[in-house]
Amino acid sequence: MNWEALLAPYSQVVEELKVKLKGMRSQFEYESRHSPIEFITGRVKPVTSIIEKAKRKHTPLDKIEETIQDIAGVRVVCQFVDDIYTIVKMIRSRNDLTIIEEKDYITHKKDSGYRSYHMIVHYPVETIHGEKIVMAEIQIRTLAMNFWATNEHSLNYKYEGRIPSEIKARLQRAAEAAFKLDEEMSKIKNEVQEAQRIFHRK
Ligand code: 0O2
Repeated sequence: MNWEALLAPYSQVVEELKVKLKGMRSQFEYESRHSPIEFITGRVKPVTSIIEKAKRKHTPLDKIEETIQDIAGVRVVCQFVDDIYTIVKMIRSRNDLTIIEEKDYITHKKDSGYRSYHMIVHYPVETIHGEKIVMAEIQIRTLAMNFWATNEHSLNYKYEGRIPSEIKARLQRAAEAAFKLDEEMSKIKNEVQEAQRIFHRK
């Protein structure tokens, strides 16, 4: 398998989506409005993770482009839960991509405690062989959700998916605490935003 050739359009999608989402963020800033976007990251899934996921999903390697939805992944991190839905609406209204699936792990958190909003999209990229429609996953989450997910991801990696039960229980409590933090921050959102506007003007 020529992984480099296969993944090239995916890295192009990641770069293009990052530029476009960063563009949205700058526009909010030019208009001196609260930006619903705190930061954006993106990555192409490493080949070893693609192979592992293909095994887990019993997908032959020649079918990974149809079955593995997050070979191209972009993450939008927001301050507040409301901001997530602002971004979701904006992405839904774009003409340069097609949404094929939405997974709301915020209203329906995963058993692990994971919360995030996922949009699976088809995005056309121009390659030297013409247009190619590539699947990408956009994960939208708050800073608190991201903090939890990043730590849980590291532990999963360390324990190869078999996190000891006492650590799992702590992670559950941490997920609850992150949820409460988002709730409390949402209640003082206006206060925080006003303070940030004043700070921004200085
Ligand atoms: P990595 O290492 O981050 O790339 P599905 O076919 O829908 O059942 P799929 O394709 O795994 O399963 O979709 P899902 O569940 O929406 O997960 C896609 C990605 O979301 C994961 O990619 C993670 O990045 C993130 N994610 C989902 N569940 C969890 C979780 O419990 N904890 C953390 N930390 N992240 C999660 P990968 O390939 O699993 O991992």
